[in-house]
Order: sequence, then C-alpha cells, then structure tokens
Amino acid sequence: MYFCQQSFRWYGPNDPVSLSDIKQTGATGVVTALHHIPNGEVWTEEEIMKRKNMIEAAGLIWNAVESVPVHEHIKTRTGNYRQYINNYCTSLRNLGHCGIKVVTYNFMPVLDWTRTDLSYRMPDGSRALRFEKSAYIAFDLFILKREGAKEEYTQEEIAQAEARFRQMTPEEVEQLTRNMIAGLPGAEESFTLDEFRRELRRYEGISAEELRNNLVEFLQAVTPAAEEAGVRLVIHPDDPPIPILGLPRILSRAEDFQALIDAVPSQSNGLCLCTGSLGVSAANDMVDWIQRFGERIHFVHLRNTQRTPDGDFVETGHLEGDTDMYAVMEALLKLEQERKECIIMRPDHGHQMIDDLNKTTNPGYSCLGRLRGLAELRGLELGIARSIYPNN
Ligand code: DNO
Repeated sequence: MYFCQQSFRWYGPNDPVSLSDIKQTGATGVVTALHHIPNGEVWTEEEIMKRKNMIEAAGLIWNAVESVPVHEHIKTRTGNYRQYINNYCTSLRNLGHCGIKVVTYNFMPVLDWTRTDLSYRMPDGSRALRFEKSAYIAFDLFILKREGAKEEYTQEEIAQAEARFRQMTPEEVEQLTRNMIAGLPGAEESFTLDEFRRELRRYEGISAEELRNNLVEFLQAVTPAAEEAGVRLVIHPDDPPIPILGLPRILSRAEDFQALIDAVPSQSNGLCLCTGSLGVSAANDMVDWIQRFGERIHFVHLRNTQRTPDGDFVETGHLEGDTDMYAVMEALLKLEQERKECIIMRPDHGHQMIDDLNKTTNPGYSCLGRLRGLAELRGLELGIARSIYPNN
C-alpha cells in the first residue's frame, strides 16, 4: 500500500521549529531550502550535503526542496538571466547528485504569496492568515498609490476600500504594508515601499502571455538538466489565484497548467498541488486536478480556506473550509496505488495556537498548528485507506 510521504517544512537552522520538534510530529520527511544562498547563485554540493547530513542526523530525510527561487531577471528575461539559468541548471545537477529529487519553484512576479492579515483571531482563539479584499485594495490605492490601479476596480470596491482605509490607525497601515511587501516566510526578498514600486516597474509592459513565454523558455532550458539528474521540478501555483497589484498571473487555473505541459512535455515538468492556493478559486476542483494531472503531481500541500462572497478568504483548519479534504485524500490515495509510488505531502500552514501564541513564529509555520494539521491528515489517510483497501 502506498501512502503519502508525511513531511514538514523546515526553514533551516534559524527556524524556531527544530528538527527534533519535527521528528516528534510523526513526519518522516523534511522539506527545506538553502535560504542563506542569495537568489540566482549556485547551490554547491558541499552546502547541500551539509544540510542533508544535518537532517539525517535527526533521523529524517530531506525529500523535497522548497524552493530553488527563480531570479526576477529570469522571469523578465532581462539583465543576467542567461547566467542565472545556467546557475539554476548547476543547482539542479548538484541536488540530483546528492539524492534530492523533487524541487519546488514558482513563477509569481515579485511577491511569493500574499495575505493582508497574519494574525486573524479565529473563534477558538487561535490565529490564522487571512486575505481581506478591501484591505488589499486600500493598500493598492491609498498606500502604494499604484498608477492606473483605480481603473482595475469597480466604484463599489473603491468606496469600500476607502471606508476601510479611513478606519485604519497609523499602526494598522504600517502593519498592512509590512504584511503585503515585507516578505512572508519562503519569499526570499522583502521590500520598502519605494523598492517595491521599482520592482513593480520591471513588469510594466509584461503581459501574462509574455510571462508565460518566459516560463516556457526557462523550462526548456532547465528541464534537460533536471532529467539528466533525475530531478522533478514542481511549480507552485499562484497564491492567491487572482491578479495581484496589476502583476501578470499565469498559474491559477487548470488550463494554465495544461498549457505548460503542452509546451514543455518533459516528465521533469511537474506540479506542486497546493490545495490552499488553488482552492481559493471556486473554479478549481481539487479532485479534478488530481485526476487530470495525476502523473505530474510530485508534491502536495494540503491546506484549506473559506471564501466569502466579498472575495475575502481565511485559512481554516485542514479538515474544514471549502475544499473537501476527504475527497482529496481519497483521490490522492487512489493515485498513489495506480502510480505505485508514495507522493510527498506536507500539511501546509497551520494556526498559531496554544503555546505558540506566546512565541515569535513564522506566519503560517508555527509548530503546533501544523502538527494538528498533520495529525488530522494522517488519521484521515489511514481511515480512508483501511476502508477502501481493507486487506492492506
Ligand atoms: C507559502 C508557500 C510558498 C511556496 C513557494 C514555492 O506558504 O506555499 O512560499 O513555498 O511559492 O515556490
């Protein structure tokens, strides 16, 4: 019987969650990155092995990289992008040699992932991440003051955002600004407002079409190295799957991923199925994605969200929310039996709860919330497995 490879994300030696904490969650795999290496530079075998040995000394396995970041010059095909692509190939070869065979990346311009509130109080007293549309539009129009932004919203949206902005204290404005652009964990860059405006300018005139072409050219250049090294690249979808600050978005819908595999059929062109990111859009049916793209899915982030009719969403518990986690887990288990392969899975995000409420934690990546998520998911998996495959 093939089960998910239960894993936990680790931000490296500076993570307040230690490897021994992770060992106690029941996870067997660790998902990490060499966050100290600047974007675009080569990950040497020496640095990779240092990290790998550290993880193995704790009785765990480094099973996926999340992420080898794609330099902005590659996304925009400007500046030193050729050199960065070569470096990317070298990093993939080095990872492959060291036995790390799944590499996550994303192609979201400037921002990796976006929320307006990192400490939203849930009814049970825990804290969750949330995206509030009016606060987001207020940031765009009245804090960032992005040129041309007004044309992208309806009169009603603008009026609501204005009312929301008027209610904010200066501290709330500062907090919102920080949440939006100061870099959430995993995003390797953080910006001041002026730097951020400069970054946005890089994308002026770059349409979604052009960004997609740049992604295809990137993949055409790196998949041969990945194949040779036995590495499967998995793209992380847009989080959230809606246009952000006028930037082009190219991985929000099933058609987007279909277009990508049509353009670059290499088996190393895979998907990181993130149910929390994709599930924000009602158009994305996660079971359908699993059935449709099953052979390309090499890494799964399980997380849940609850949408409101106004376009807000909050990160709920893993088994609550709009995504039917039972159906997702059942589809995944069936896929694993068909493929005769265990797929790497991690509980994505979790609430800040219990003792973690008094600690400084990486938003979304405190220990206890994710431990709860993992415990629920592994119980769900075992329950489904026993009921549909009673003889195993
Ligand atoms: C957020 C994560 C992202 C993800 C990257 C992958 O919690 O899902 O930071 O790691 O987008 O490249």
